[in-house]
Amino acid sequence: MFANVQEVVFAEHGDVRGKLIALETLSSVVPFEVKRVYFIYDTTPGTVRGKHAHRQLRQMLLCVSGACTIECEMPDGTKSKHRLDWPNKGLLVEGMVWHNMKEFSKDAVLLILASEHYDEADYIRDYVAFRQLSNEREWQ
Ligand code: T46
Repeated sequence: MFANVQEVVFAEHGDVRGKLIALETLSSVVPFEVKRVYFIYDTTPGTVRGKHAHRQLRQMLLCVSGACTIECEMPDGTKSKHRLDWPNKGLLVEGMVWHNMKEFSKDAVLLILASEHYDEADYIRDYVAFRQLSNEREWQ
């Protein structure tokens, strides 16, 4: 597993009534203060979202309903693919990870916990610029 992308399994509290997952800020599974929550739903079949990296932002992604796939590319060029298909599966995505979200099921609701408020200046939306920036610096 790459240092900038980490699959996380959340503890499920289950009994005969069903299941519950609790996510606490600054915990071992959400290692940052959550300043923003947003969610993606009602996606167009076949759509690919994302196609960017963040400079600093730290995010935890999970599908609270349905499923989707997250594709990641690290600064060193290595790639990984993660299927989020149950609410207890999370993906911690740190800065400088080019990521795409795709293969959304019809009922998918992708929830994202973010470490910072929305800031367009933190986005790298040009892939060539992402590769150039990656090559300029040494990354773990
Ligand atoms: C990310 C992936 C996982 C806001 O106004 N506030 C917000 O907090 C966000 C996240 C978006 N927006 C606006 C900006 C755009 O006009 O919502 C519109 C759609 O955003 P975007 O095209 O960036 O959405 P995705 O699905 O490509 O990417 C989003 C997040 O933007 C991004 O940070 O990592 O989900």
